[in-house]
Amino acid sequence: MNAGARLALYGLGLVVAFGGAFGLADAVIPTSVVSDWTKGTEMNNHDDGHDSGATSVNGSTSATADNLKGLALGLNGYVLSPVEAPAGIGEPGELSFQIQDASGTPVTEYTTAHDKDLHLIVARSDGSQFRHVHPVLDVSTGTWSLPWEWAAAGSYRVFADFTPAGADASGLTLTRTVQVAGEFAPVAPQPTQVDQVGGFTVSLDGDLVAGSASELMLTITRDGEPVTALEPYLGAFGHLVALRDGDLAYLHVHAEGEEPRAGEISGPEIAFAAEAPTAGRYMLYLDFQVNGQVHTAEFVLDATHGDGATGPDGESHEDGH
Ligand SMILES: [Cu+2]
Repeated sequence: MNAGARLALYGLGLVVAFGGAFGLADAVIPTSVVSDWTKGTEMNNHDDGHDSGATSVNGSTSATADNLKGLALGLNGYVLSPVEAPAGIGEPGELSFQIQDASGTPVTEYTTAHDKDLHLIVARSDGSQFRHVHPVLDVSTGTWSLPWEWAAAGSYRVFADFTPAGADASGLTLTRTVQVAGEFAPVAPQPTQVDQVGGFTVSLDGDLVAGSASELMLTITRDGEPVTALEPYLGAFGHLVALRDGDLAYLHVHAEGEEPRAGEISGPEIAFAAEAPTAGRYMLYLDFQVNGQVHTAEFVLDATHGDGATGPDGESHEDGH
């Protein structure tokens, strides 16, 4: 079955909320705080301080399926153009695209969020080959681009995460599918809560429960010693992207609260409050920076069914297991 067919089969009426907070050292966090995080990062679309249309349910927040990010190429009048990129693997080239408004005009003015006007996430449909990068805008043409080469064949999803200019603009995550020719060797994501990257060991503690907030704690060590020199990267001590296995629904979780001050460091723990929209498998990607270098640790976590609580639209009942 191809990615398009899989997408089409995916259920409606899901409820999403995926919260986050950064740089908290304490492992015990009051529920009220978790609710606040969930509420804040419900707007994980970068529109800090604007109402995203989320509704409050029992003191926490939930979003309707309309608020699920990264499942459409157009929203609120904005469209992600077709993505130009090398057709096959091992061909150095460029990846480029435009964001167009309702009249088809390329958008050249954005609201900076987390140090950038646009965040680009690329992942293969099986969750592998993840990249979080920042293309450059040619304001004369409205084209975003960066040097690009594919390392593996397959069906990819490109996510553009941005906020248009304007006081009322809210953040958007638009997505396109890009096919890369070549022999395709899919990877089946298996649950994993420890990753080794760049000499660091990153472990994830906590559980995901559909429909309710729970804590995820990421701990970074090196040679068995806690790493306490996490540096701010894009205005936070860590960035967490979660993609839902099956449709790659996109959850970009940024820092809550105060941005780190210049020169401030943190570690070894980064705390997130997370609420999965549904039971099932999620791929999680943590970007963190030490000594000026950014590393990405990857995890796979299965969200369990909640205790019967469902959102206002109800959850899917068949989990297909
Ligand atoms: Cu980014």
